[in-house]
Amino acid sequence: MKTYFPEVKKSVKYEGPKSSDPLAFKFYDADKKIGGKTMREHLRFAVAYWHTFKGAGADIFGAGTFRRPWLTSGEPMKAAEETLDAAFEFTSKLGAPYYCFHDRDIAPEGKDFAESCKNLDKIVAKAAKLQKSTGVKLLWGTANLFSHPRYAHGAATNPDAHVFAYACAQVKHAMDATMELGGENYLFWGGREGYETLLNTDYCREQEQLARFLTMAVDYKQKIGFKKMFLLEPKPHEPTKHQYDFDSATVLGFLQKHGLLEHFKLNIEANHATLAGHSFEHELTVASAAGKLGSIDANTGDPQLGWDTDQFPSNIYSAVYAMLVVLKQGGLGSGGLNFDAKPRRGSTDTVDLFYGHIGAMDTFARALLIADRIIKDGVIDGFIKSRYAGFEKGYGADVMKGKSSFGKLEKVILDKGEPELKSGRQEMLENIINQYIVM
Ligand code: XUL
Ligand code: CO
Repeated sequence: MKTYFPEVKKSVKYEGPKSSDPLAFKFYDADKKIGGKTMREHLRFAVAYWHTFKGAGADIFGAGTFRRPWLTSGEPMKAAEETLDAAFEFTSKLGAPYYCFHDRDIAPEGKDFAESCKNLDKIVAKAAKLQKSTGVKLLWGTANLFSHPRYAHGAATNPDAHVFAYACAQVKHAMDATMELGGENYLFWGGREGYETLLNTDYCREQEQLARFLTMAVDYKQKIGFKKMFLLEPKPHEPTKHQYDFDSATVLGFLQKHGLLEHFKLNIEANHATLAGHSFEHELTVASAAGKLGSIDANTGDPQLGWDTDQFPSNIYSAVYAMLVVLKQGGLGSGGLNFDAKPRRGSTDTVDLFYGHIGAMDTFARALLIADRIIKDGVIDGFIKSRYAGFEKGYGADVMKGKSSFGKLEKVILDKGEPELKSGRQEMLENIINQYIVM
């Protein structure tokens, strides 16, 4: 059988931290159990179809540089089928249990909507067979509502009702495809849902349109009996100057206002968090605190570059903070860690796709081991708990039970006087994290 990835004969193996083979895992040992679950079950890694198989390495200054033999046929449906073969070969050799796609990643846009649907159906039938033969599953599907010129002014938030209708029709079909393939979630990222200038934008109406669009998606989900999770992915800007789904807090407020909160969880992307001026762990924590952390797009930005560079995650600290949030909420449920990441333009070869994914999987596997130990030892949690001890008893507990008042607390202060300033011990805590990272 034709192979697109001769550099890995059968599959990427776990060899342990001392291995010098760059094509072996040093930390990701899929069957190793941590707290009753295997690494595979904790981490639920997914490969992002768009970057890994469709990305050609183009940027605004130059053409594609990547050697991708499956993209070269020149005939769109043939290239789509070859890409699918490459995707399943790569994902199963890597040992990632899942993949994620946009409808237009896996099948090309046709001459009209009906032909686009036909193309998608044909590729979905082939994907179903490949899922069966390889065991690779679909973590989530989504619709690309941002690449085609018709979506230049947005999809659900487009001022033209005709475009809004097109987006709904496209999502309907993408949801059908996701359900057909046993997708474990369906995702919404508002690609161009935002604005460039308020001079041509009715902000209130666009917010209402977005709510109507998501409400109809919930209706359709119920109609077809798709019982899986809906995910919404925040991003503050790029491509539009101001994206409506700015960050976790904004999205949670929006969903609550429109009666949609019960139907959605969030998909938090590290690079989107930092674009919003937050840390990855901040966005994860805000989502998790609301019981709404559903899934993760695991990547990283670049501190010197202010855009969505979608790099492979390699920072152990950031991954440890992320895994602390994930473990404390008891895992990601039906979500997973999707590598929404691409090699740099100069990393031209198919083997670079393995290096990127192997490093990212090892980063999170190592972070899982470290976070598990930090939680089990209870050092950080114990310190945090002790800081709030005053709210567990006496007048502090009364406050939390709603049994206090400004008047009662004034009496407390008249009696107790000035509070003692206590250290937050930030440096000591950072040192403890460092100690776990090297151990
Ligand atoms: C864009 C982005 C998307 C979503 C899926 O920044 O993250 O690829 O993850 O539409
Ligand atoms: Co993403």
